[in-house]
Amino acid sequence: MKRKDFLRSLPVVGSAVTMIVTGGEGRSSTPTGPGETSPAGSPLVMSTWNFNLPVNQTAVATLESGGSLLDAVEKSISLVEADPAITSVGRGGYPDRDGHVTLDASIMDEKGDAGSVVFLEHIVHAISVARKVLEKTPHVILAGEGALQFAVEQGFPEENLLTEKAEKAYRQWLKTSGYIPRPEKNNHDTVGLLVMDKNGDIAGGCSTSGLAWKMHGRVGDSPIIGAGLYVDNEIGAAASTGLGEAVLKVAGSFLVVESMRKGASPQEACAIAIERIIRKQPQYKEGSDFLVGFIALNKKGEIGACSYRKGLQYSLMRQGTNTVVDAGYLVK
Ligand code: SD4
Repeated sequence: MKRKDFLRSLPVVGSAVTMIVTGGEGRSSTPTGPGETSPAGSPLVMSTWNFNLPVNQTAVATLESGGSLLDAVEKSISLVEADPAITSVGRGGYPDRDGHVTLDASIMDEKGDAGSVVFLEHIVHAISVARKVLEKTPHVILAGEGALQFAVEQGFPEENLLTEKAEKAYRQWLKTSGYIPRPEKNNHDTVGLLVMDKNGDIAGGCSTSGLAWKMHGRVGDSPIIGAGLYVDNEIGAAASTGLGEAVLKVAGSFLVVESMRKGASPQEACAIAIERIIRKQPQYKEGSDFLVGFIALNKKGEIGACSYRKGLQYSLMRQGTNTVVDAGYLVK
């Protein structure tokens, strides 16, 4: 099917796909946007949210000093995991409703290999453990106690990840919440990262403490290959942020990559995934706190990002320039 026919054949609510408002760059409405940039020559890095400019910088520096794509993903995401000020990833992450900080992370390389940990406690660098799963085990996902046991065997130190600040916020939440987990706009912010090296090869990673105040045992989209992260070095890559449950139900990042395979630009592909979520689960339209978004890049070095409502930002480093960009969105 030709690209134009494919896009026309998409089942849309109203004209959701054509409703895209581009806050940043995207081929849907800015034909001279990122799509015109050749990937060859210098690395291209994009990551969810605006706190990730240093993450992008570290990824590029790692590649430029001879590191592999996996080194770039691991080193740069480790920065966020170690930062106690970021309350949604690693040390300092807000706990679940029982007071436990539990981490999810995934990593995927240009060969299509993947590793992930879910419901991991006491180890700050979940992304590094995910990489070890990829490199040292015949498996893709390790969970909970088993993931912790593996991490300790691999030499990772155990520590208390609950900071004073996070514990205080948790105590406050307990007072007001009635112990009911509720996803709100400001209680999550995964780091999702896509890296293309100067040869055009792609890898990605995701790390999060998940939704604050979630039920004990809850696992989100971030560590699930195809949901929170997907890389296909022939086509491109995608990562998600926001309400993991919504992303899981449509295998979101896989959907973005498969849409690019059928001819959609990264911007269109992200919008298609958002539209699919809303069409299948219209209840999400009602919650004004509902946030879900995707970032994507393709083999040509084109990029895209879209959330349902305005608010998603991403950090983009391309040809030496590192900036925060507003993602497109479907409705205001
Ligand atoms: C999750 N998607 O666990 C993650 C949380 C998060 O931006 O993104 N946030 O559902």
